[in-house]
Amino acid sequence: MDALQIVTRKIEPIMEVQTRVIDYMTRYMVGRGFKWLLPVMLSSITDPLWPDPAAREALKPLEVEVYGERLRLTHSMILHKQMAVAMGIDKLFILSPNIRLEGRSADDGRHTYEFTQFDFEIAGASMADVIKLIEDLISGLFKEARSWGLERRIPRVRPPFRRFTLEEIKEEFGSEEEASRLMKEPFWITDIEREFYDREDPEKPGHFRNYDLYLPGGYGEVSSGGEREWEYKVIVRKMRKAGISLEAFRPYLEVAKAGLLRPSAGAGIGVERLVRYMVGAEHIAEVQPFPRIPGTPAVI
Ligand code: ASN
Repeated sequence: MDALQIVTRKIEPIMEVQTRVIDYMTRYMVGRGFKWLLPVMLSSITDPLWPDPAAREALKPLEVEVYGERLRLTHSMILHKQMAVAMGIDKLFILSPNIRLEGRSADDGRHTYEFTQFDFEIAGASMADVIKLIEDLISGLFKEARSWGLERRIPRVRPPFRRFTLEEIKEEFGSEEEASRLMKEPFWITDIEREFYDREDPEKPGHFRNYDLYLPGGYGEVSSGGEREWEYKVIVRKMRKAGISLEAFRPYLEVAKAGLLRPSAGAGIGVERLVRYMVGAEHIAEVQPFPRIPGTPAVI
């Protein structure tokens, strides 16, 4: 797409839907006492996005020099969410811009290298609390959206959504994508071995207290989250196992070592992915006024 094609697309109705989606989600959180934080885009630390069962290799964060130091562009604000909880902000959310330099092979209609996640965290919360909050938010949003006069019929969804472990999904459907294609309702995938900050079940080592929400119809993952690790020794052990440089997370580890991290749980919802589903767009670029397609440099 060139600049003229981008500017002459019919995107205004989609922005109307996006506005309503963001309005619904922010109202939902503000009404439940969450503090609305503003995003951080440059930091000495960011989400390693590794290990990730869906990735062949780790994504490298973009770095820029700021006052003589190299800072990273935000992959996700997970570590900042944990530190905000450490500051005593017990319930928080952020509309957080994330930059993830995905390779061209990630261009599956669902990936984009610059996006916004509706990211939240709750001190002392459990996996069950966050799952319930997201189910309530999504079913309420879908219900409201049925009165928006959308071209696409938004299904009536009733919590609780079905839950599968990643192992069960692989056995029953072969892959997460295939499950998303075949399922008729949103569903959860739990127990995924991935980044150090998602909590390993202390009662079931090798199992993880995390959860991803998938949309039906092949729209795939729309939300990802977990209970968190907060104990320094556990975090360091998991980082070492993943081959992650401790030095690259120095300020985070300083806070963890001082015993300031607190138990919490949270998740992020991909805003563009959710809007793509609501309008039934084939490709996520169709809901971006300024498309960011993996492997393709942005025109505008
Ligand atoms: N937002 C996600 C979470 O809260 C982390 C991520 O986007 N990688 O778990």
